[in-house]
Amino acid sequence: MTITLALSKGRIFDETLPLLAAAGIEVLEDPEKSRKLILPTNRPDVQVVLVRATDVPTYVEYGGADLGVTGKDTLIEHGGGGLYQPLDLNIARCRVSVAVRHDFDYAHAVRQGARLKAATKYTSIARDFFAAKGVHVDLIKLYGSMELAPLTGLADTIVDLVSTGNTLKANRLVEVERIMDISARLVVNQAALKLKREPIRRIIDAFASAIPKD
Ligand code: PRT
Ligand code: MG
Repeated sequence: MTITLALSKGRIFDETLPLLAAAGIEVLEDPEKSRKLILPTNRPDVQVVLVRATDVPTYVEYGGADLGVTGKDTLIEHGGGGLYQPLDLNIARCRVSVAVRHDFDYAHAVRQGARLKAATKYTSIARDFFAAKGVHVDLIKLYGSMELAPLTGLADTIVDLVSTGNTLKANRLVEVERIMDISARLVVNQAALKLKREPIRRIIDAFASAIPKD
C-alpha cells in the first residue's frame, strides 16, 4: 500500500522536510535539481508528488495523493470540500493583507457604499472581506505579480500575501489592512484515511509531534 504526499516546490517543500523527518521519511531527491515529478523516499511505501501550490487540494480531494501540505489561503480559495484537515502545521507563515500605493487615500476609498477596484489571486477572501465592510468591490483576478496592479492603474488595491513586507516596500506599496494570518495545513483524502488508516495515522501523529512552536 503506497502512501502519496503532494507538496509544492519552494517554501512548502522546504518547511515540510523537518516534519517528514519526524515521521522517519527522507526525500531522496532535491526538487530544485531533479526534473522528476514523483520523488522517492527512504521508505518504499511512501512517495512525494510535486504539484503547483494551488493544485495540492485538488490532488488530495480526488485521490491523486493521499495527503498534502497547503497554505490556508489556497485551501480557502479551493473551498476545502472533501478534505480532512487534521493539523495546522504552523509553517510557511504569512498574512493576507490589503495594500495600496503609498499616495492612495484608502480610508476614503473604503467608506461604506463606496466602490473599489481590487486585484488579487484570492477572490473569495477579498470578496468576503469587502462585503463585510459594505464596500462594493470590482475584483480583478490575477495569477501573480499582484504588486504591479496599483502601480499601473489596473486596480486601486491588492489583496495579497505578505511575509516580511519587503516586496511591498520595494514597490512603494503600503499594507493598510491585515485580513487574516496564514499557515500551512495538512490535508488528507477522506477515502484514504479509511483505507490506509494505520500508516496515515502514524504520519499525522509524527507531524503533530514536530509542529514548530511560535
Ligand atoms: O509561486 P507559484 O505561482 O508556483 O505558486 P504559489 O505562489 O502559490 O506558491 P509558493 O510556493 O510561492 O507559496 C506557497 C504557500 O506559501 C502560499 O500559498 C502561502 O500559504 C505560503 N507563503 C508564506 C507565501 C509567503 N509566505 C509569501 N511571502 N506565499 C507567497 N509569498 C509571496 C507573496 O505572494 C508576495 O509576492 O512572497 C511575496 C511577499 O513576501 P515578502 O516577504 O516580501 O512580504
Ligand atoms: Mg509564489
